[in-house]
Amino acid sequence: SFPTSELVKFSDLHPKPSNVTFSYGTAGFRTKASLLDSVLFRVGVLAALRSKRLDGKTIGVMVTASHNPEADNGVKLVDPRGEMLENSWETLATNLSNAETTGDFIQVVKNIINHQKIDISKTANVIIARDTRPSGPGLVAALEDGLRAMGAVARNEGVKTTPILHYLAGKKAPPLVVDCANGVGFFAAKAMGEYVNSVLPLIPHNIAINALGALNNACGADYVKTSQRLPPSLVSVLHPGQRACSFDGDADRLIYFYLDDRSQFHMLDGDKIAALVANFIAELAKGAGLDGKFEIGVVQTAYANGSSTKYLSERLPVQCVKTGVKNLHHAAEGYSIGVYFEANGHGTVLFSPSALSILETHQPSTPAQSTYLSNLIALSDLINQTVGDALSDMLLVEVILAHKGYSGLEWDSIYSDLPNRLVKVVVKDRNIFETEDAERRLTSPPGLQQRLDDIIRKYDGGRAFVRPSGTEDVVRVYAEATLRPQADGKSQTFDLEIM
Ligand code: NG1
Ligand code: ZN
Repeated sequence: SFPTSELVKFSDLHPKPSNVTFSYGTAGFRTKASLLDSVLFRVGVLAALRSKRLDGKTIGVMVTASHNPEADNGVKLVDPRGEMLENSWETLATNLSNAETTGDFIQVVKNIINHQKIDISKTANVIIARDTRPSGPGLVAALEDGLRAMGAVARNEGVKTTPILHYLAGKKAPPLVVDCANGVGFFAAKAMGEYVNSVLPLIPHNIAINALGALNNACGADYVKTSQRLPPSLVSVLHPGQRACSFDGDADRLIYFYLDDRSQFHMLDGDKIAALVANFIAELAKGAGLDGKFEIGVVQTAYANGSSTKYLSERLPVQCVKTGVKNLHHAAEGYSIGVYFEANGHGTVLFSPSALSILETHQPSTPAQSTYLSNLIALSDLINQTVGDALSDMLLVEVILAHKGYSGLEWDSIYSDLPNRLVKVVVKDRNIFETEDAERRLTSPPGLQQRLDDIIRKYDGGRAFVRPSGTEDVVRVYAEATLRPQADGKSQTFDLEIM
């Protein structure tokens, strides 16, 4: 059931010149550039077949004739770990390139599929690059026709050295453990995995969506953020250095974490995500030559770790608003690019219509600027701007880490979190608690804020506040301080005061 019609149509656009015999030698096909159009098309088809044969692993294709004269060109395939194409496939490449007619070509393709037992329904992933030869763009276009005819996912890296192409083909993101909170996020992670696994292998855990009582139980973003520890179900899964993330029960919150080489747990919450993302966007905007063209701002709530607020406000405008995504979203709309995240991992980035039109019309003045610009545009496409989305945010984080070559440790060291505690206190009537200053101070019950201030003053680097929850019948007490025992002590003291 192999759909040949696309292949026939495209193959007819790239006929083999008669009276030429091609051969896939030690460095692939190499000859006068003017003879190579059909070869490039067919190599595109072969690269897709090779990737499908290897379960969608990424195949590299380099268009170059190396040290030979400029009028020559050539093409070679690079296997998934960055090494040369396997020997037996060199013969297949030669056979394919010498099929005289489209009919002969289709027959050779079918033979390869049968003999190699290729599951044609698998996704193919191919990464391509070329050297600076003037014949390069035309030959890459023929190659892309071959990939298109096979429905392959192609990534054109433009002009690159041969070793860089080998490196890019062989490099792989380390697998990411995804705690799905035993909820619906598992469906989304599974569906997304089909597209991203070849570059970012996802390993879903806590996927018991039908087990009664399992949802968010000792797992998920809220468990990790609140208890500041690893879900017990992941203790035997994570190894030192490995990065993981947790969704919440409806997959709109995202919290990252990793174990250091002493197996110590480190959490990367919404504030760390905001810092990573805001920095990166500012860096891209600057690199694209858009410095000062628009305002990039960050929106947080009172729950943002004091260190994150300090770090961000030294670099960008930062605003604190009342708890609740609608408040953050609204404030973020006030910037050209507004980054908003609650500490609990709910957030996204908004690009204003005018920012988007600046991105569309901006004329970069150097190739480097143009790369920064296209990366920034690609980010605006990647981000789910309607609402915080754990899966889109996860891809955003992974893209930035890959781009910067950061591990969890390097991301974590942007700033150090102040030790903090968040506790719930059950009170007779939470409605008597009223706040001001983006919920950072109490106006009622009378006198309580004054007593809190007196306590806070005793603690080094102390900050604390009390507010009624909008979602549960409790009052929340948040406290942070320079040292862990102080943060704990302070929240306990408050807890007693309120009751
Ligand atoms: P309340 O219950 O008002 O604190 C909680 C979260 C909010 C937000 C809402 C909606 C904390 C401290 N509070 O609000 O950030 O996510 O739920 O889900 O995380
Ligand atoms: Zn949620």
